[in-house]
Amino acid sequence: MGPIWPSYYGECSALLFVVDAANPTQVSSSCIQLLSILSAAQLASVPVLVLFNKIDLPCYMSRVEMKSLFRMQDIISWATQPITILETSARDGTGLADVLQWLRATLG
Ligand SMILES: Nc1nc2c(ncn2[C@@H]2O[C@H](COP(=O)(O)OP(=O)(O)O)[C@@H](O)[C@H]2O)c(=O)[nH]1
Ligand SMILES: [Mg+2]
Repeated sequence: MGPIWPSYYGECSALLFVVDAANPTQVSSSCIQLLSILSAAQLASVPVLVLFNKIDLPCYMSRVEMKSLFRMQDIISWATQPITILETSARDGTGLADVLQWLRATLG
């Protein structure tokens, strides 16, 4: 669905970027998608929450591994947006309370 995301940028006041942390084959394309979002002029000051999801699966990559694979420190220093990172499992609910808290604090 990536090609149609820009049609929503104009109405966007907070952005959740969900990464499948159990799928190593998608990390590089996911990183490129994130860079493309972060460089969009319409999103220049929109707070971004990056979710490393599916941490309930035994093969998931840890936050440390994901941050390293994404070169997340470089991205955070380069990006104009405030970026927050959380680990979640949409299946068992891990981390979802923190997502809601972030949304309340960001949109509140
Ligand atoms: N184990 C697990 N499965 C998930 C989680 N979140 C979504 N899914 C499952 O992942 C499937 C959707 O695939 P997904 O990789 O999220 O999306 P897609 O790659 O964009 O199609 C559905 O079967 C969801 O139930 C999670 O946190 N843990
Ligand atoms: Mg998938």
